[in-house]
Amino acid sequence: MKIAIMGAMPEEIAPILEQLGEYTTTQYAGNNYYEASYKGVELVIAYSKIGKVFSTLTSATMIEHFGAQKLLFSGVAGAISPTLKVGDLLVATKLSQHDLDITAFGHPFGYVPEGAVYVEADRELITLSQKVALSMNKTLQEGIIATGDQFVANEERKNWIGTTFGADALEMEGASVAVVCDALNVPFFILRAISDAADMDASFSFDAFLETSAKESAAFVMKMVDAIIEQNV
Ligand code: 4EZ
Repeated sequence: MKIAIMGAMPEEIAPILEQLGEYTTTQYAGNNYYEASYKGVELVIAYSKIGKVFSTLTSATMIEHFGAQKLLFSGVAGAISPTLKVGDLLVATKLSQHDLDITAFGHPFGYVPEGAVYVEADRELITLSQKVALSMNKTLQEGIIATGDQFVANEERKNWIGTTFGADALEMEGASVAVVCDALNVPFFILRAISDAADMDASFSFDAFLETSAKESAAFVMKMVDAIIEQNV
Protein backbone atom coordinates (compact mmCIF):
# COMPACT_ATOMS: atom_id res chain seq x y z
CA MET A 1 0.00 0.00 0.00
CA LYS A 2 1.33 3.43 -0.95
CA ILE A 3 -0.28 6.53 0.57
CA ALA A 4 0.31 10.09 -0.65
CA ILE A 5 0.33 12.92 1.86
CA MET A 6 0.18 16.27 0.22
CA GLY A 7 0.15 19.93 1.22
CA ALA A 8 0.45 23.15 -0.74
CA MET A 9 3.09 24.93 1.34
CA PRO A 10 6.25 23.74 3.13
CA GLU A 11 4.62 24.58 6.48
CA GLU A 12 1.79 22.15 5.72
CA ILE A 13 4.02 19.08 5.39
CA ALA A 14 6.93 20.02 7.68
CA PRO A 15 5.27 18.51 10.79
CA ILE A 16 4.81 15.22 8.90
CA LEU A 17 8.43 15.05 7.77
CA GLU A 18 9.48 15.90 11.31
CA GLN A 19 7.47 13.00 12.71
CA LEU A 20 8.94 10.57 10.17
CA GLY A 21 12.53 11.67 10.75
CA GLU A 22 14.01 9.52 8.00
CA TYR A 23 13.06 9.76 4.33
CA THR A 24 14.52 9.95 0.85
CA THR A 25 14.16 13.01 -1.39
CA THR A 26 13.53 12.81 -5.13
CA GLN A 27 13.25 15.82 -7.40
CA TYR A 28 10.64 15.50 -10.11
CA ALA A 29 8.83 18.04 -12.30
CA GLY A 30 9.98 20.97 -10.24
CA ASN A 31 9.08 19.62 -6.81
CA ASN A 32 10.62 17.50 -4.07
CA TYR A 33 8.96 14.18 -3.27
CA TYR A 34 9.80 12.61 0.05
CA GLU A 35 9.45 8.86 0.49
CA ALA A 36 9.48 6.80 3.64
CA SER A 37 8.24 3.49 4.92
CA TYR A 38 6.04 3.85 7.95
CA LYS A 39 4.56 0.97 9.98
CA GLY A 40 4.70 -1.32 6.94
CA VAL A 41 3.23 1.07 4.36
CA GLU A 42 4.96 3.31 1.84
CA LEU A 43 4.43 7.06 2.09
CA VAL A 44 5.09 9.70 -0.55
CA ILE A 45 4.93 13.25 0.73
CA ALA A 46 5.13 16.57 -1.08
CA TYR A 47 4.01 20.17 -1.10
CA SER A 48 2.82 21.35 -4.47
CA LYS A 49 3.16 25.14 -4.22
CA ILE A 50 -0.01 27.21 -4.01
CA GLY A 51 -2.97 26.99 -6.38
CA LYS A 52 -4.99 24.68 -8.60
CA VAL A 53 -2.38 24.21 -11.34
CA PHE A 54 0.52 23.24 -9.09
CA SER A 55 -1.70 21.01 -6.95
CA THR A 56 -3.01 19.26 -10.07
CA LEU A 57 0.55 18.55 -11.19
CA THR A 58 1.62 17.25 -7.79
CA SER A 59 -1.41 15.05 -7.12
CA ALA A 60 -1.22 13.53 -10.61
CA THR A 61 2.51 12.94 -10.17
CA MET A 62 2.03 11.26 -6.80
CA ILE A 63 -0.45 8.86 -8.38
CA GLU A 64 0.93 8.30 -11.86
CA HIS A 65 4.66 8.52 -11.21
CA PHE A 66 4.97 7.42 -7.57
CA GLY A 67 2.06 4.94 -7.56
CA ALA A 68 0.03 6.36 -4.66
CA GLN A 69 -3.19 4.38 -4.05
CA LYS A 70 -4.79 6.81 -1.61
CA LEU A 71 -4.24 10.54 -1.17
CA LEU A 72 -4.54 12.56 2.03
CA PHE A 73 -4.29 16.35 1.84
CA SER A 74 -3.31 18.36 4.89
CA GLY A 75 -3.43 22.13 5.14
CA VAL A 76 -5.14 25.30 6.26
CA ALA A 77 -8.20 27.16 4.96
CA GLY A 78 -10.27 30.27 5.35
CA ALA A 79 -13.57 29.77 7.16
CA ILE A 80 -16.90 30.69 5.62
CA SER A 81 -19.17 28.96 8.11
CA PRO A 82 -19.43 30.96 11.34
CA THR A 83 -19.19 27.66 13.26
CA LEU A 84 -15.55 27.31 12.13
CA LYS A 85 -12.97 29.12 14.25
CA VAL A 86 -9.18 29.35 13.92
CA GLY A 87 -7.65 25.93 14.62
CA ASP A 88 -10.88 23.99 13.94
CA LEU A 89 -10.68 20.97 11.65
CA LEU A 90 -12.86 20.53 8.58
CA VAL A 91 -12.99 17.52 6.28
CA ALA A 92 -14.38 18.03 2.78
CA THR A 93 -17.46 16.00 1.84
CA LYS A 94 -17.32 17.48 -1.65
CA LEU A 95 -15.39 20.22 -3.39
CA SER A 96 -16.00 22.79 -6.10
CA GLN A 97 -13.99 25.34 -8.12
CA HIS A 98 -15.43 28.74 -7.24
CA ASP A 99 -13.51 30.56 -9.99
CA LEU A 100 -14.62 28.32 -12.86
CA ASP A 101 -17.10 30.42 -14.82
CA ILE A 102 -18.74 29.77 -18.18
CA THR A 103 -22.04 31.14 -16.92
CA ALA A 104 -22.22 33.24 -20.13
CA PHE A 105 -23.37 30.00 -21.79
CA GLY A 106 -26.06 29.29 -19.20
CA HIS A 107 -24.01 26.85 -17.14
CA PRO A 108 -23.85 27.06 -13.35
CA PHE A 109 -20.72 28.38 -11.62
CA GLY A 110 -18.13 25.64 -11.16
CA TYR A 111 -19.35 23.63 -14.15
CA VAL A 112 -17.83 22.83 -17.52
CA PRO A 113 -19.20 20.26 -20.00
CA GLU A 114 -18.20 16.70 -19.03
CA GLY A 115 -17.20 17.97 -15.59
CA ALA A 116 -19.33 18.43 -12.47
CA VAL A 117 -19.93 21.31 -10.08
CA TYR A 118 -18.89 19.10 -7.13
CA VAL A 119 -16.48 16.18 -6.73
CA GLU A 120 -17.36 13.93 -3.79
CA ALA A 121 -14.66 12.78 -1.40
CA ASP A 122 -14.32 9.16 -0.27
CA ARG A 123 -17.06 8.25 2.24
CA GLU A 124 -15.03 5.43 3.83
CA LEU A 125 -12.14 7.75 4.67
CA ILE A 126 -14.54 10.36 6.10
CA THR A 127 -16.24 7.73 8.27
CA LEU A 128 -12.83 6.54 9.44
CA SER A 129 -11.82 10.12 10.21
CA GLN A 130 -14.77 10.56 12.56
CA LYS A 131 -13.55 7.51 14.51
CA VAL A 132 -10.08 9.06 14.62
CA ALA A 133 -11.55 12.36 15.85
CA LEU A 134 -13.42 10.53 18.60
CA SER A 135 -10.25 8.73 19.69
CA MET A 136 -8.37 12.05 19.77
CA ASN A 137 -11.19 13.79 21.61
CA LYS A 138 -11.44 16.33 18.81
CA THR A 139 -14.36 17.74 16.89
CA LEU A 140 -14.14 17.23 13.16
CA GLN A 141 -16.69 19.17 11.13
CA GLU A 142 -17.73 17.91 7.71
CA GLY A 143 -18.52 20.38 4.96
CA ILE A 144 -18.15 21.69 1.45
CA ILE A 145 -14.86 23.24 0.39
CA ALA A 146 -14.66 25.77 -2.44
CA THR A 147 -11.33 26.14 -4.23
CA GLY A 148 -10.04 28.92 -6.46
CA ASP A 149 -6.86 30.68 -7.50
CA GLN A 150 -7.45 33.57 -5.12
CA PHE A 151 -6.53 34.28 -1.52
CA VAL A 152 -9.92 35.53 -0.39
CA ALA A 153 -9.69 38.45 2.02
CA ASN A 154 -13.02 40.02 1.27
CA GLU A 155 -16.34 39.54 3.06
CA GLU A 156 -18.38 40.05 -0.10
CA ARG A 157 -16.47 37.47 -2.17
CA LYS A 158 -16.47 35.02 0.73
CA ASN A 159 -20.25 35.35 1.20
CA TRP A 160 -20.82 34.91 -2.53
CA ILE A 161 -18.79 31.68 -2.48
CA GLY A 162 -20.72 30.56 0.61
CA THR A 163 -24.15 31.07 -0.94
CA THR A 164 -23.27 29.98 -4.48
CA PHE A 165 -21.63 26.68 -3.47
CA GLY A 166 -22.99 26.13 0.03
CA ALA A 167 -19.32 26.15 1.01
CA ASP A 168 -18.11 26.06 4.61
CA ALA A 169 -14.48 26.90 3.89
CA LEU A 170 -12.30 27.99 1.01
CA GLU A 171 -8.76 27.41 -0.11
CA MET A 172 -6.72 27.09 -3.30
CA GLU A 173 -5.99 23.38 -3.98
CA GLY A 174 -8.66 20.98 -2.73
CA ALA A 175 -10.98 20.83 -5.74
CA SER A 176 -8.17 20.37 -8.25
CA VAL A 177 -6.72 17.51 -6.21
CA ALA A 178 -10.25 16.08 -6.02
CA VAL A 179 -10.67 16.22 -9.81
CA VAL A 180 -7.37 14.37 -10.31
CA CYS A 181 -8.10 11.66 -7.72
CA ASP A 182 -11.65 11.18 -8.96
CA ALA A 183 -10.50 10.82 -12.58
CA LEU A 184 -7.80 8.32 -11.60
CA ASN A 185 -10.04 6.42 -9.14
CA VAL A 186 -7.87 7.11 -6.12
CA PRO A 187 -9.74 7.55 -2.80
CA PHE A 188 -8.91 10.95 -1.34
CA PHE A 189 -9.31 12.86 1.90
CA ILE A 190 -9.01 16.65 2.13
CA LEU A 191 -8.45 17.99 5.62
CA ARG A 192 -8.03 21.62 6.56
CA ALA A 193 -7.51 23.47 9.82
CA ILE A 194 -8.84 27.02 9.84
CA SER A 195 -6.25 29.82 9.70
CA ASP A 196 -8.51 32.81 9.03
CA ALA A 197 -12.04 33.91 8.17
CA ALA A 198 -11.39 35.05 4.57
CA ASP A 199 -12.29 38.61 5.59
CA MET A 200 -10.33 41.88 5.65
CA ASP A 201 -8.11 40.53 8.46
CA ALA A 202 -7.41 37.28 6.61
CA SER A 203 -3.80 37.93 5.62
CA PHE A 204 -2.83 38.86 9.19
CA SER A 205 -4.72 35.93 10.67
CA PHE A 206 -3.19 33.60 8.07
CA ASP A 207 0.35 34.74 8.91
CA ALA A 208 -0.34 34.42 12.62
CA PHE A 209 -1.94 30.96 12.52
CA LEU A 210 -0.50 29.16 9.46
CA GLU A 211 2.02 27.22 11.50
CA THR A 212 -0.19 26.20 14.43
CA SER A 213 -3.18 25.33 12.25
CA ALA A 214 -0.99 23.41 9.76
CA LYS A 215 0.33 21.40 12.72
CA GLU A 216 -3.22 20.58 13.87
CA SER A 217 -4.09 19.30 10.44
CA ALA A 218 -0.84 17.35 10.01
CA ALA A 219 -1.19 15.64 13.39
CA PHE A 220 -4.70 14.52 12.46
CA VAL A 221 -3.61 13.26 9.04
CA MET A 222 -0.88 11.12 10.63
CA LYS A 223 -3.55 9.60 12.92
CA MET A 224 -5.55 8.91 9.76
CA VAL A 225 -2.57 7.04 8.32
CA ASP A 226 -2.38 4.98 11.54
CA ALA A 227 -6.11 4.23 11.31
CA ILE A 228 -5.86 3.23 7.64
CA ILE A 229 -3.03 0.83 8.53
CA GLU A 230 -4.93 -0.62 11.52
CA GLN A 231 -8.21 -1.02 9.67
CA ASN A 232 -6.54 -2.25 6.48
CA VAL A 233 -8.83 -0.08 4.34
C1 4EZ B 1 -4.37 28.10 -0.02
N1 4EZ B 1 -4.03 28.44 1.33
C2 4EZ B 1 -3.53 29.79 1.45
C3 4EZ B 1 -2.29 30.14 0.74
C4 4EZ B 1 -1.89 31.57 1.01
C5 4EZ B 1 0.07 33.16 1.09
C6 4EZ B 1 1.57 33.22 0.90
C7 4EZ B 1 -5.15 28.18 2.28
C8 4EZ B 1 -5.95 29.38 2.71
C9 4EZ B 1 -6.69 30.23 1.89
N2 4EZ B 1 -6.91 30.26 0.55
C10 4EZ B 1 -6.07 29.84 3.99
N3 4EZ B 1 -6.88 30.93 4.02
C11 4EZ B 1 -7.27 31.20 2.75
C12 4EZ B 1 -8.06 32.22 2.17
N4 4EZ B 1 -8.61 33.17 2.93
N5 4EZ B 1 -8.25 32.20 0.83
C13 4EZ B 1 -7.69 31.24 0.06
O1 4EZ B 1 -4.90 26.85 -0.11
C14 4EZ B 1 -0.50 31.87 0.61
